[in-house]
Formats: sequence, C-alpha cells, structure tokens
Amino acid sequence: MPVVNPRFSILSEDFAAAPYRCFAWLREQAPVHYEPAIDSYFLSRYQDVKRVLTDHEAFSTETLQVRAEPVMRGPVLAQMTGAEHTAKRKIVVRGFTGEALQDQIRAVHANAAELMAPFLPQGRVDLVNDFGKPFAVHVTLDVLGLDKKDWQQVAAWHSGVAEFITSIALTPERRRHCLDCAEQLEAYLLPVIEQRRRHPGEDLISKLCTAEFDGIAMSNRDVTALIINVLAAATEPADKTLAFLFKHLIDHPEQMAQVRRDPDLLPAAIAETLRYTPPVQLIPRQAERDAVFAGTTVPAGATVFCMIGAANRDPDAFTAPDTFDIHRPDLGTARSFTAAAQHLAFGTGLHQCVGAAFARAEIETVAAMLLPLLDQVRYSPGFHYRETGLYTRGPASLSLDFTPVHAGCTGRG
Ligand code: 2IO
Repeated sequence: MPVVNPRFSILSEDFAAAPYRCFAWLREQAPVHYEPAIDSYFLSRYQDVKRVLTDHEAFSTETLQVRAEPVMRGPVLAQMTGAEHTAKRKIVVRGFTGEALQDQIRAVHANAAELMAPFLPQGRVDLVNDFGKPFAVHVTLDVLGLDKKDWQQVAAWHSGVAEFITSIALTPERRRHCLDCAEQLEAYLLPVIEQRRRHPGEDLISKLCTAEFDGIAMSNRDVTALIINVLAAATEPADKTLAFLFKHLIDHPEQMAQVRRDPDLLPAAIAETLRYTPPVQLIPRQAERDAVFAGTTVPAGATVFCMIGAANRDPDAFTAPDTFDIHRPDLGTARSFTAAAQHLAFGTGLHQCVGAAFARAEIETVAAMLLPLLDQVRYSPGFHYRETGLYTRGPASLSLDFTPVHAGCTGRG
C-alpha cells in the first residue's frame, strides 16, 4: 500500500497558490509523492523525471488514451510508438521547418502587429488576456490554415479541449462540456479536411492530408486528432511563456536592459524562462512494471506525473536553481530548443516536444517586436500578480503600462 501524507496534497489550495514553495520539500522529503484521491504518483527530482521520460519501455504514454484521446477524437503523436510514430512525427516536423517556418514567422509578425495596435496609444495592455491568448490562437489558426474569422469560436472549443487534458479531476458536468467542445470542433474540421484533400495548399492541414505513411494516407480520424493535438499544443503554452518572459524581465531590470541592448540574448531569456517557469508543469506516464525511486516502489499500471517545474529547480541539475539568470552557464541556450536541452520544459526522450523550434521562433519574434514598442514597460498601478493552473500554469493576467505610442511613431507610418 502506498504511503499517504495526511498533511500535504498537490490538490490543495495551498499548493495551487504557490507550488514553487513546496518543490524543495517535495524533492527532499517526498520525492515519490502519492495522491490517493487520483491514485497517482508525483515525481519531483530531476534525475527521476528524466528517467521516466527517457525509459519509454518502462513508462508508456498509455495514460493519454483516457487523458487526451476523448477530446483529441483520435490518437495524438505522443501516444504512438515504433514506425508509425517515426513517420508521423517526421510529417509534423516537416510542417514546422524550412519554408513553412518562414511563413509561420511572418504570420507571427502580422498577428502581433495587428493585435497590439489598439493598445499602443493607450499605453496599457493586459499581456495575457488582451494580447497573449488571442495572439496564440491567431498564430495557430494561420499555421493550420484555418479561417481567422472563426477565431473566437475555435478559441472557445480549444478552452474546453485544454480543460480536459490539463485537469486533474473533472466534474461530470465539466467533462460533458469539454467533450461537447471537442465534438463540435471535430464537426467543424471535417469539411475543411475534405476540402484540403481535394485542393491542398501550403498549410499544415493540407500536409497532414496529403502525407503518406507506408503508402497509406492518414484517415480523417488521424488528421483530426493531429490537428487538435497541434491546436492545443501550440496555443495552450504560448501566452503563458510570453507573459512569464515579460514578468521575469520586469522583475530583473538589469537583465531587461541587457536584452533590450542586445536582442541576441532573447533566446537565452526564453530558455531560462522555460526552465524557471515551464508552462507545462506536469507530464503523465504509465508505469509498465514495478519501478523503484528513492526507495519507494511505483507499482506496474500506476499513473506517474513528472513534475517539470520541480525538476527544473533541482539543485542537482542547476546551480542556484531559484535564481532567474539568463547568463547561467548550466543551461546551454543553443541546446535549449533541441533534444539536448538541459531543462525539461519540452519534456525529453522520444516524445520531446515536436514544436520546440517553432515555439522558440514564435516567442522570439513576438518578444523582439514588443520590447521596442513597450518602452518603460512596468506593472500597472495596483496590479496584483497571480498565477493559475496545476497542469499548465501561467499568469492569470499581466497588466502592463508603457509609454504610449501614437500613430506614426511605430516606424511603420
Ligand atoms: C496535447 C499540455 C497542451 C502535447 C497533449 C495531449 C499531448 C502533448 C503536452 C503538450 C502541451 C499540452 N502533451 N503537448 O504536454 O502535444
């Protein structure tokens, strides 16, 4: 029988309010923390998390069948294994590299400029709710080649899908709502898929429709699941990463000044933001056989949650882990968006984030654009900072004041 700690729970309000305050205690005193209410184990040490994510024989992604498939309407990339995984992953990688990536960067620019324009003369923006969330959806729609006039509808469906995959425990009512969103999204996508099969373009949906795997094209169900997979994965963490980046730079004015002076430091600032405050805090796996961590056995069949935020602050992996430092030598910026990344914000191993290079390009492009526009950027008077989320976590809002920019002063006429 697993040992239950009656005084601590990851499902408590105290933990949700300030998880970072608990990480050191978890790593030291409860590195294999069991939550009876959800019958799951939580691992917080860097080495243990790394082991789970790289030993894909012993720790499978089987849990996604219940955690994701109902709203993805089919299998996502992370669920696949072997030759199917290799082939389909390659197809998605191709959709995020070369010419495609260049087009995507142009879309990031255009969307950012359009969405920020109304706030520039006001000198005030909520970087999460006014800008980040719509920005994340707009960019994802452009990547997929979906019509942006439907963005609010797609955003609402996405919220339901994201709520499902990022929830620890759902009430039956919320579960029904999430499934409704997913079913409507699926119905919305079906005619688009059929149209792209007939008239493929340069967008990702067309590439998924026309790609062949062992001579067999993907079914509508396969394509739908990969579209919803990309929709969720590209949208959900984007506004959080951008807001965290600005928060950390505002909280560290010296590093803000350095990045402003030398935008080549932006990748380091983004990588350190991902290490310090990863937007995806939990990655689930299923133990395929009994496994021992720090003397505690995780039984075969158990659900294991890798605590990315805690692992990224492990002093065994990073020096002074609770310090935000874009110059830290143990991060290795150049590797931070590749399979050799030291931080675990993109996971690691076989299923490491396929969109890491895109994510870097997206956040770098939008930040490089916003920093010069948001002169003297600071928290709005009376702004109260709060983070939300256990699975994906980010600032609830980020109200910023800056020097108002009047039409004609943006350098664009
Ligand atoms: C979409 C948490 C948004 C992924 C997921 C069911 C699979 C996979 C992830 C990330 C981010 C999401 N898991 N992306 O953690 O594709």
